[in-house]
Amino acid sequence: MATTVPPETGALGRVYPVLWSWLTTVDHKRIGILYGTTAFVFFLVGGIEALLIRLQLAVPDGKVVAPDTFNALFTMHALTMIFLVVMPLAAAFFNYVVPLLIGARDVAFPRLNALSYWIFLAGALLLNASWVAGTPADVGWFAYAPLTERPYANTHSADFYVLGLQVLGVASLAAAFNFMVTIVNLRAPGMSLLRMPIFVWTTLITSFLIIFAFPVFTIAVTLLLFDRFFGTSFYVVARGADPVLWQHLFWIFGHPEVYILILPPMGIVSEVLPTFARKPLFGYPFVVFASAAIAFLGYGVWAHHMFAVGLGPVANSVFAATTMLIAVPTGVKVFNWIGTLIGGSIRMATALYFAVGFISMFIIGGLSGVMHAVPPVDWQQTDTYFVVAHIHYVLFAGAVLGLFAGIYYWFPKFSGRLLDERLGKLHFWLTFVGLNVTFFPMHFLGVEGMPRRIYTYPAGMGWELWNLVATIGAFVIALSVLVFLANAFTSLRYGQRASADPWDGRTLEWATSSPPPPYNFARMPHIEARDVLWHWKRERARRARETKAGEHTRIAGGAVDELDLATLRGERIHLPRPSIFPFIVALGIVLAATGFITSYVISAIGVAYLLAGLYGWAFEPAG
Ligand code: HEM
Ligand SMILES: [Cu+2]
Repeated sequence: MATTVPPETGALGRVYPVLWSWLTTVDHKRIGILYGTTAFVFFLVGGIEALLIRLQLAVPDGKVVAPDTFNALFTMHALTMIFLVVMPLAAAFFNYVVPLLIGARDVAFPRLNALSYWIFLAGALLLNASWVAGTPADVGWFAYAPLTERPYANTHSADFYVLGLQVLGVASLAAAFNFMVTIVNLRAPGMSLLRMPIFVWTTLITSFLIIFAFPVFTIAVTLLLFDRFFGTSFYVVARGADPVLWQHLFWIFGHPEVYILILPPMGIVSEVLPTFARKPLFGYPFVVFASAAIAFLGYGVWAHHMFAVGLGPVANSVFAATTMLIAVPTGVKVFNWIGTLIGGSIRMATALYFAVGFISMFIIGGLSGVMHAVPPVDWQQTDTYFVVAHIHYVLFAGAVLGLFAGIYYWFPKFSGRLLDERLGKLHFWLTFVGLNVTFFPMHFLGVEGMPRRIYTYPAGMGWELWNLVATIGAFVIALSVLVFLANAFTSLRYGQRASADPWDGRTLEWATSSPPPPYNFARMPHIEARDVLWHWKRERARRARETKAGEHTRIAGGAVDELDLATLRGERIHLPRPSIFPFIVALGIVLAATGFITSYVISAIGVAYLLAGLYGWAFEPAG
């Protein structure tokens, strides 16, 4: 019988018990759902910003938005899609699935986990409050100093960039430490590192990437914050600063950031392919080490974003070589995915469509990346629409398709219902056609010299056709998202109920109910193999054949119905108690940051909340 001690509910809890239960939850599954729904709302926001960009550029001399608004649109679009969509969607899967995959009851630090989510939400709202304040962040997603210095950026637009991203960075770092400790310490008995599902590996590697990349960004932004608020001159060229310093610091973070975005979807694809090919992942150890190699090499390529800055032939050649080197482990993964499909008995589920879509489109993005790695070629392509095409083949056609594969794969686990497969395939084909109609023509526009970030262009440049085509494509993508939303909402209400194991799964999450009970697993047998659920199923079939009685037999650990790990059989289970203090600490942090833009009184109130929250957190009973 599971025990949780409800926290002092107080007035709010008595009036709004449901709201209170979400504000105080420390359950990794619920935190996963919070991340997922919040990120999807921002996907819609970032998508609308992209549609406005495309409407402005659909025809020459566009008059849909003013130049300043256009700058804000592509800046906020990119920041939203990167920090408020792809990263938190991955965090949604980290939270919901990883403890289940390793056979744990929760993450190592449940309250810290809740804190990560509330700080993420606070940072996202602070960043988007810039629209409400009339000074949306408009400095481009990589915000090159000294353009972000006064007097060039004299409104609060750059301040919202600095403070919003600083707060979001805290959320990512807290979560990364949590998952690193969880994966290293809370695995089920017998689950050695090379028995871990690939998605657990990519979560671990992504956590390390975050831990070694975000602090560089935190420092870079803190220096800019000091320049803007306290008159220092870290990036003020007129006072002797190096104008390239920011670029180095930003891309030392920025390039690993793109692997923080792509490794989790790669991990999802490595989970989906074997399940629907009904064949173990081809070359499991190679996929593990290729992921680690990508992460490691990812720290040695940053200056490929600066080939046109004038670092000199030696630096350019070194970074060209290291960038090309990354293509090797990436290629290894692609061939292992294809190797998994070859000879498999393929089941054409929507999750598989998105996984194969990911592979095919990521190859296009990867190839244009290799083209950029050659400095003379990059001198032609940098800052043109060719780069915008590359960004979207890796981050939309790659990352987002991979994340959708995860949504279709694990939706039954977290909702207890199956998504409709027919609507799912319609969603896939509209996305697939839409993205190629939107982003492929951008290669041509780039080669024909169209710069990125221009808010309009005159007629007669030869860019009319492909801009119109790209805009039409963007609306096809929008239609595909509406189809997905219709599928998700109708399936949540009326969808086919899902069993514990609707896909004949290989890993532990399918050995508990859909959705899982709050305690995840009543008990955890010893893990003797990779793809342990397939192993247990084979064992059970073998014993059934041996006994010929068809009676239930025991598998290691002695449970009666060995593959049902959800049903309690008298176990007493301790669960972490809900807590309001993570929410209070997050509120304190965002108020402290907001005070920089409003009044330092707000910052003082924020610090008071922060300290009160930490005090309450430190002294609340453990449960
Ligand atoms: C939903 C479909 C999407 C559409 C239609 C779209 C469209 C665009 C367009 C037209 C631009 C170019 C702005 C310009 O320079 O003129 C742009 C910029 C950008 N987009 Fe997207 N995008 C989409 C999704 C995404 C996703 C999922 C990501 C990342 C995860 C992303 C990241 C970026 C970045 C980093 C830039 C560069 C912004 C800058 O120059 O500062 N986009 N997008
Ligand atoms: Cu890069």
